[in-house]
Amino acid sequence: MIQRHTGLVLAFDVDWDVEKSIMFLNGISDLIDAVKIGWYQLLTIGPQGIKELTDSVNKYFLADFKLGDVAHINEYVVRKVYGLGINGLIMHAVAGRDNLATAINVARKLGVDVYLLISMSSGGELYDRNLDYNVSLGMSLGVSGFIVPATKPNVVRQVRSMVGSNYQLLSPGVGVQGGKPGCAIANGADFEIVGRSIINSESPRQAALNILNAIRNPISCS
Ligand code: O7E
Repeated sequence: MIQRHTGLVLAFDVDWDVEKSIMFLNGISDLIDAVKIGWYQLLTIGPQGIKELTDSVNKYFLADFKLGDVAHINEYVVRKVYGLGINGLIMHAVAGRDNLATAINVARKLGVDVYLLISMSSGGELYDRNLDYNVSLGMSLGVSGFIVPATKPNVVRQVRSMVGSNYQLLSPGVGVQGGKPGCAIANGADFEIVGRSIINSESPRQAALNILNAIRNPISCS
């Protein structure tokens, strides 16, 4: 599980080299609880580059490859991800029980957390029609938590009421996509995932501090 100190997860969607990435992350590390990396970075710096990041930055790393393949491929990827020093990964609920179960078990044995995507910050209507099923599926498969969009506050509240306090809720869509900083946590999430509002800011530290301030003092969230 991600340890919560600030409530902020950085969506580190950049095409920078390893050196610049490490410098940036070390400069903001005290303000965030985890770094989310994904396809963009993997395709830019490669697996070796990702390994260098996880070796050099002392932070929880969440791999967002939104895994949703058949069972054996999911398992192969889980093992590779573990080898890169990753702490948690994200899987697509839509892959279904048979394709998720083995990979989740393997991940748990390796000490890698699995978070299940069950609703998307834009679109994702097939998910929203099956919310109850997907939440129950994740709970029965032993995931650590769920991805719930900051742009859909009712989904955040509904999922929190379904899962109680034993599962972590991570909420993307804050800032550029329209979710108000602080409101996903006010509605029941544990972490807000933020990318461009921080990364593209002239002062990323100040942008992160502003979001932390909103998390501590949320105003007019509905
Ligand atoms: O809009 P930004 O720049 O703050 O980036 C949002 C990040 O959250 C980006 O990395 C994207 O992949 C992720 N995200 C969504 O935007 N919407 C979703 O529905 C799901 C995710 C996500 O993070 O999924 C797995 C955690």
